[in-house]
Amino acid sequence: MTERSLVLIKPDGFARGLTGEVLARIERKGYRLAAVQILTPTREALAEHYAEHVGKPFYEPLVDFMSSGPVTAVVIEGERCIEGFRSLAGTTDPTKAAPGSIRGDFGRDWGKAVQENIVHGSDSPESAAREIAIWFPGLA
Ligand code: RTP
Ligand code: MG
Repeated sequence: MTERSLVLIKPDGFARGLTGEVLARIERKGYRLAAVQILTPTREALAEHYAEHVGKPFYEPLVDFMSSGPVTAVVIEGERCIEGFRSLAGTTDPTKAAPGSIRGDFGRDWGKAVQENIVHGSDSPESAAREIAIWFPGLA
């Protein structure tokens, strides 16, 4: 089934100049770009986006990190692109992520309070719909 997923190129990926690399990997996989914007997230938007993590030990460092600079928010489209992008991204911990994945090729542990891992991708159709409404409220 054709799906949409919400991808974020996080502040570390943006600052390191990996935006084009990530978009190229999405396109080479065959997914379409439906919407793209660059913005510095507010803590309020992040509280909505990361609602499932509020109260966890890494939540405050996560919001500090995610609001520290520009991110690129992207809506991608394609058959099973939610699972497909999670596979392109690799597992959450960039030290463990497989080489060939975005996190495996470009991520590492920097000894910081939160895992900086280049990208976010929605983890279910319900999350994708919720997240797209947060980042692209006008998108049909
Ligand atoms: P994401 O939501 O960003 O696509 O990543 P994910 O599903 O692989 O990971 P999730 O469990 O949803 O966690 C969201 C983000 O929080 C940071 N994190 N740090 N123990 C830690 O230091 C820790 N755990 C999670 C990561 O940036 C993770 O992507
Ligand atoms: Mg997640």
